[in-house]
Amino acid sequence: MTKPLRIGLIGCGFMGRAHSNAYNRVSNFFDLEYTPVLQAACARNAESAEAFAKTWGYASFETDWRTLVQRDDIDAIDICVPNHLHREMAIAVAEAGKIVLCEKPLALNTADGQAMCEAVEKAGVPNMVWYNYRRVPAVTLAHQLIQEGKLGRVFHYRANFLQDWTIADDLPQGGTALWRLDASSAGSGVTGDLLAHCIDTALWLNGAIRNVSAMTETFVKERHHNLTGKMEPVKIDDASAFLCHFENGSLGLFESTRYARGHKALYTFEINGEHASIKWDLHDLHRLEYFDHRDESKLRGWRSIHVTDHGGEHPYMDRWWVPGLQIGYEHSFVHQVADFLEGLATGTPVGPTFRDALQTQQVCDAVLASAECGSWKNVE
Ligand code: SOE
Repeated sequence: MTKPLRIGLIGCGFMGRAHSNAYNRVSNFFDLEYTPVLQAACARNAESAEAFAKTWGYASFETDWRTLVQRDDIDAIDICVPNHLHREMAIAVAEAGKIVLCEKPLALNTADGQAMCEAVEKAGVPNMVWYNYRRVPAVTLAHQLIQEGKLGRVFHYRANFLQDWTIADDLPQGGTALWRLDASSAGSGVTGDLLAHCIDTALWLNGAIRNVSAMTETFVKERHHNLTGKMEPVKIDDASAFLCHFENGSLGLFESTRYARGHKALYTFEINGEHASIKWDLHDLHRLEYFDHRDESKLRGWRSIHVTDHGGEHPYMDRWWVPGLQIGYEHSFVHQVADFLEGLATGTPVGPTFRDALQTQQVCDAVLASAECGSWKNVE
């Protein structure tokens, strides 16, 4: 007999769908002590909340998140709403003694993130932030290879996250779909939205970042605001890039933009070590490119490892199909839920916890501060 974990989800958009899909799938593929039970979905608009609940199999719906948080038939609340709402909701969930899962980035800024960490730690409630790319099997394999010391000393870490969906200058800011362009809802632009993914992966694979030197740009300075009905200054960064020193002595180079014509969601990273290098590309997410200088010289070259469990050793893949068949973006969320439920059963925190995600927030804040003042900034 498995134990139920009764979920209440706030926010019925794109991320709400990705998480709900993961809750629905996880017990079909992973043997776990806990089974998610979709108890209630919450959105301000009753029609949307009801339709969402019906589509994804939630037993009920709410239109007021505070009511959801107070319900005694719910164990865990999943926050999938714009960033400016994370702090208040997460603190209320922690104070209600419930498990809290929160979409990335953790908060608008470090101060809010710190308050959220203190609340979950004071309440002693399990918590996690949805930086899902850690759980793409090829990325998890990269982590394993690095932990095994295959790369040796690391010299370079390079990452990009490129999109092109905000180039048109008649795209408005604010409102349901376009809150990511509105600084009061998002906190920042690509720094918190895209670069934060690259930073989370980097901290996990390569350790802490000591300092950064950054530049940001807002290419379209004014946009129609859906909430005020007027042209308003754009206060988010459209592009953000930085250099950094990692604590392990390696150098980092990061770039994210929504102005890279032709790229919809190209997340790539490359790590160069003393003995070996690793490359990964979200558009070919089941492949890990690996070069090992210790190979015999006549065979030396980049290997393209198809991470589909040929020998039973690739992370997560033994749970899915037969070797050689692939999985995709949505599975990273299923893996994250599976790990979280396993952690719950064993009483082990599962990363990224709020505290882990606070480190990403601190790097993001250092990036924005460095871009603002034009000089190097230490990560506080
Ligand atoms: C932005 O377009 C976005 O949806 C991000 O918000 C997600 O975190 C990223 O994974 C894909 O792009």
